[in-house]
Amino acid sequence: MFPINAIDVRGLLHVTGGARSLIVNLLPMEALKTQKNQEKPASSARIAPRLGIIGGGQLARMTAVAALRLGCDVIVLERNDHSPAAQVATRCLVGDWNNPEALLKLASQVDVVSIENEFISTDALAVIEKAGHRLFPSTETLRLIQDKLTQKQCLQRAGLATTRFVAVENQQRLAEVTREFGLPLVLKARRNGYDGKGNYTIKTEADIPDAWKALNGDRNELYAEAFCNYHAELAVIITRGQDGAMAVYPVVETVQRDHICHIVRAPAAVSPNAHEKAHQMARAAIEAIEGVGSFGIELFVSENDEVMINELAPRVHNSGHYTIEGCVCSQFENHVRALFGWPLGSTAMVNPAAVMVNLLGASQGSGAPLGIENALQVGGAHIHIYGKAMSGRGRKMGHVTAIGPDVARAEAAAQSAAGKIFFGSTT
Ligand code: AIR
Repeated sequence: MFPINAIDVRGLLHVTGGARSLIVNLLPMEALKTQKNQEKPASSARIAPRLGIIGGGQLARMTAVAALRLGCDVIVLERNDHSPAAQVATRCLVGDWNNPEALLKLASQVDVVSIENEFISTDALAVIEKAGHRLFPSTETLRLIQDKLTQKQCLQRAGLATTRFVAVENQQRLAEVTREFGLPLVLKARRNGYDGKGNYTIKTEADIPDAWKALNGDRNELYAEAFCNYHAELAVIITRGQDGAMAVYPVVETVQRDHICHIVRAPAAVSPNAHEKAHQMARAAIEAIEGVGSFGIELFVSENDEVMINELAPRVHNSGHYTIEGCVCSQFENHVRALFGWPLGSTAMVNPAAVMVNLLGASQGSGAPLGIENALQVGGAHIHIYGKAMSGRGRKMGHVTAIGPDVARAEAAAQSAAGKIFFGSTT
């Protein structure tokens, strides 16, 4: 026999037995129906703007948090129900992003749909637009960007300086290109590359067979790019509204390790000329692709202050995570504003400097951070943990941002906290 603990105001009898508890409804069915009917208008009376996000990683998670803060409901479509974004979203639909049926199901439940990674099939995505739902960025924009060769051609047509590039169909052609462009040469997959996946730097002609094999050149379309001897890598986040209004964030310096973004310093220590040039290029690039939402633009600056565009990401970007604490309105909030056709927010920095350090997995293991208690003792460090189930070597598991009076002090705080957190094994 379970002891009776209480009868609450809704007429529910709470009984506990050992560790378990049971809730039994004591009200007659009619009373229950009335009670439900009374409750229903209260919950359905709130008409929130509804955002659908395809993909449930950290970018969707941070976008969802910004949207929820503005009173939106967020529905995430991901292949499992425990993604980083599902943990914070209003609801999660479990399904494949490349399945038109799943995409339509999401679109039919929201006011506007966006993406958080560029690897979704545009053929599948097209069903959303065909059915009359709103999708930003559009499939047309995504088509121009997904294939990096097409993207480079588009940027070149817009008059933007890029490194030399060319499609390579076979190893013989690749050998010719190493002679035309010189070595080192970067071989890249035209599609689906990120965080160093899909890139191979050829240092000598003898590397060609390995490079071809590593990128599976017999099955994947590849292209080659001249190696850019840059002074620094830069990035700019830019948000474009549906009316063409643009919000441009400060130019930042990004430091990569093994092709993975490691540190972001805002603002970048570049000349006013390079800063202005990078802003102009970001504006021209997003206009060329008619982008709507927040985009990440990666650039190079040379020793003699020449700025070149490297590539675009049609989504919020790792180089803009610092904007959460560092700017008046973050890249995530501005993305949400653009999607709903709302006015864009200020991109001004709230402090002179901000530095972000990524928390990368050391090895395979749990996605829970080790050492967070020590990191939390570092004053001024804002710690973000993405809630991924598992860590992997080089996997983005979180990040730390610090803001301050100058880059050196912000970086010291961010590095100090980041150095105390580990994912996976510590050996
Ligand atoms: N992402 C998308 N394109 C590039 C990146 N880094 C983000 C997205 C995606 C997540 O990385 O948020 O969902 C995937 O991370 P992972 O660790 O599962 O590969």
